[in-house]
Amino acid sequence: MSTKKDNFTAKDKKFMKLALDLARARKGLTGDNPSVGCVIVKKGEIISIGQTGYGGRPHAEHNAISNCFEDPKDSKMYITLEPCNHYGKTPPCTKNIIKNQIREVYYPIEDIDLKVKGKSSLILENSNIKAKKGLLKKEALNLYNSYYINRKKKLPYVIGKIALSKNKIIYSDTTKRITNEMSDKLTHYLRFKSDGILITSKTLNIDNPKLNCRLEGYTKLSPKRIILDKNLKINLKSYIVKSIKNKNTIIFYNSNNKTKKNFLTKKGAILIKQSTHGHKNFDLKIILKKLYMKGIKNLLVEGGDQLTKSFLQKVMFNEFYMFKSSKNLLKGNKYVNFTSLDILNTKYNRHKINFKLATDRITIYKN
Ligand code: AOF
Ligand code: ZN
Repeated sequence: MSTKKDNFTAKDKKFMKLALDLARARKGLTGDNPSVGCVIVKKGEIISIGQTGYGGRPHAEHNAISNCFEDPKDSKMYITLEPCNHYGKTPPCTKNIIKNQIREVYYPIEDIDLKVKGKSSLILENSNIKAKKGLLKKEALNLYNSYYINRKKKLPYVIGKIALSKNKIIYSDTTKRITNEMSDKLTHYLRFKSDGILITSKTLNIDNPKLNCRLEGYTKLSPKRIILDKNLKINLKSYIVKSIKNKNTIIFYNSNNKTKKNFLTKKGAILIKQSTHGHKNFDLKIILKKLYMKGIKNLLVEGGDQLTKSFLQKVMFNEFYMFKSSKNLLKGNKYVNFTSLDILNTKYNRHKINFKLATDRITIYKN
């Protein structure tokens, strides 16, 4: 039965919702390509599901068709994005759909890639396959927000993250841990979903962080480590330097320290010389542009107070996660306060999600 507002049935919505869940689960892990979900239904039963492969290929439709446990002839296909119709690194999905005689194809929105955009419905209709657009469009637009930013602005989708105590301290030399284990898991999930993680050498030298994803079994999918290090002050004995391998570390610098530069290059780090154009700090927009060109589509910024503030002030976070503990932190000899709450409350006040993870409170600000 179709609902009043559109011509889609509750079952259509259920299958598309599943396809969207599949796409969401792989989001951030498909490189250049959008993460797509696909569900194939025959006589009301699911006969296959598929997701875009890790790194972006094979496409979701290909995976779903290959995994069918029944002939997909005369089935319905629910895809979260317009299927591709061009020869890229893989052949057109429309061709595969036609070859397998799928009868109806549902997708919420058109692809924004101009090679593909808007052409698939005609191609499918010419082969007597019904193409139905618009099913759960709003949800799909939400899912593809990062893909849109990547393709339209040629920038990474940027998520910021900070952990603070009840008394708003983000660092104290008395205690290393601020938030609880569940919050840590969420942080590691954010790392898993990102292909780059950005900090300054100042934070690196103080915290000596690992910056990897420590969710069991997912360490291999840890993001690249990106360090802003204007004067090449990075501690060569730090964990990050010791664990440089396979171009997993990008360092932006503006220094003539040849010894350090040679050492880091020899270790396998990617060094990018970047002028500050007479300013105190790097222009973050230029950094983001360069990172996008280096393949970083989803960036997590785990900055200290100043880096976070710079991103917040320029409204350069697409999302910002604030983890707040219910405990006060002792100040000790050295401590750092979080000084951007007012910016969050003024510039990021439109979309806020609040929830509790045991004793911690998480607020996600969406731009
Ligand atoms: C789909 N299904 O799962 C994805 C699609 O170079 P190629 O052949 O991999 O094509 C890349 C383009 O395909 C990409 O720019 C985007 O438009 C689309 N992504 N399309 O049919 C998928 N990930
Ligand atoms: Zn495709």
